[in-house]
Amino acid sequence: MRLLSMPASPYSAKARMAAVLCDIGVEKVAVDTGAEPEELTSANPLGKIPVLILDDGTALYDSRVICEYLDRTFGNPIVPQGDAEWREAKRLEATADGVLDAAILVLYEGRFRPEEKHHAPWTDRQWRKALRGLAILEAEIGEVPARPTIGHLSVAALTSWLDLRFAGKWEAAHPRLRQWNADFFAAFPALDAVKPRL
Ligand SMILES: N[C@@H](CCC(=O)N[C@@H](CS)C(=O)NCC(=O)O)C(=O)O
Repeated sequence: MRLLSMPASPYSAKARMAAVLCDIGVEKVAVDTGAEPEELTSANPLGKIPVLILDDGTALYDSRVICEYLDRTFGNPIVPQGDAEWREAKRLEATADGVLDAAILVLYEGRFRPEEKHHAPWTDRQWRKALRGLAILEAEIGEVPARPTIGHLSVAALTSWLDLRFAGKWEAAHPRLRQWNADFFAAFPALDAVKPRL
């Protein structure tokens, strides 16, 4: 299987970490989404990463679909099957992914739109979503788990990416999450190797 991705991409990191926990090797193919290469747009019309190309040529996107595919194909190592555990994992996943969705719009406003077109009410609104989600994660994140779920992978990808893109803007208000990230990757070096990095 081939994974179209980029090292810094948090959604790609979720898929890379899921593959590690599913104990399945994937060939990582770096793709510059900004250039909209044919290799990407022919696999994913949305032009986003990650995309997992299966051995039969099927292209799967987005990160949640890829993680679910890997989980169901390789014996449910990351999505708990019990009701209570499933709810907890999926709630964490949705919250962390939603924070990412909001924060990435803030990043893209600065990256893709000329400064005179920046619209602060819009980015402020997105940042408020991110902060509300982070507050929930800060309150609810527990100990580093012995067996990470998809929820933990999402939180780990999010917090590492915030370190890359919003350094100095998120950690002080979320000390438990910052410490959890450090403890999580210290506990799982194989996941540390595939976390978001520049
Ligand atoms: N919901 C998607 C989001 C994927 C996404 O936005 N990826 C970013 C890179 S981190 C991307 O491809 N951006 C390029 C674009 O939006 O055109 C997922 O979970 O995979």
